[in-house]
Amino acid sequence: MKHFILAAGLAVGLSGAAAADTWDMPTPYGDATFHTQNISQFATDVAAATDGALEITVHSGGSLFPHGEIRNVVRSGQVPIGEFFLSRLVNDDAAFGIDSQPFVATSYEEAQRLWAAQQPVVTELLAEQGLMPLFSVPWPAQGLYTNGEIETVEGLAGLRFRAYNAALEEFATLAGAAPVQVEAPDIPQAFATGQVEAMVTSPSTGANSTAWDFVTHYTPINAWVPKNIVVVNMRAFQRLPDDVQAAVLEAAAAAEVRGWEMSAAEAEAKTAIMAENGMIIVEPSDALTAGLQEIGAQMLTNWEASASDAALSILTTYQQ
Ligand code: PCA
Repeated sequence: MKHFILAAGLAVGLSGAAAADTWDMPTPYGDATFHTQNISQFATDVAAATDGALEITVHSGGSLFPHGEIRNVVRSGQVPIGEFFLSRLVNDDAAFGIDSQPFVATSYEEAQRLWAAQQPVVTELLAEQGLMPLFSVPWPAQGLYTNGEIETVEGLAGLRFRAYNAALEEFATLAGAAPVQVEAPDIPQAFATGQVEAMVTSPSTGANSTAWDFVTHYTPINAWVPKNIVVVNMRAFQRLPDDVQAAVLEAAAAAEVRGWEMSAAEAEAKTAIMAENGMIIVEPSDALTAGLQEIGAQMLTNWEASASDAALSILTTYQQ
């Protein structure tokens, strides 16, 4: 009897506090991706810190919504939280795209400073859409995957080139290549069927897509350090009890720090895995670097021409 009363009391206590919430969270990249692993840890941390009052179920690899839909479904409130590649929002405002401009920020140190300048602007722009950023984590610097060594930009001419956003499409076009949009989980299939024959991406995505099965060379041009971002629907967030909101923010801050560390560790580890699997790692020639820098300069001019004052202010702050 005593037990029964205790159990009943506990049940009332719990439901009086807050009904447990379950949030579905769509993400674009697969389970082997460090971003996904970092997000799973974030979800575990939130559940632990809230005693299960908020459970986040991660739906990775675009399984719940395709990448291109994730921002929209969080915005509309169809799901409360999601992850996407930040610079895919460049059509909303150039501010979202600065981290995918070649040779603006090429190291983690520069990427940190760029994010510090970009974060307040991005936060304000997302607020206009009813979204709030929780954390943002970079990919390792982006390198070139080809069959055979590419000694100058001319070596890319005519290649079917896998792209993941508008900036990379522009980059490929300026290099004389033919861009084809392919989501990360579809890379092996796109190479296997001959849809694409070269790409620029991180060692993480290169190794996760077993790049050695379809290209021979990796050239770490390290031209940009683009980021993913995790956003929450503001109304969904505000509906959470105060202590749960605080727990989410705390877990998010930890996830951002952890994610940047994971990214830095990946860059080396995944390049080593590609070498172990027989890929030839070649430093870019001076001629290739010079040619790519010219493309970068052209792209930045185009970016500036399309940029809002807020977007331009990011560059000014960053360059100070
Ligand atoms: N991997 C993702 C985005 C950038 C990266 O390194 C991709 O290739 O789609």
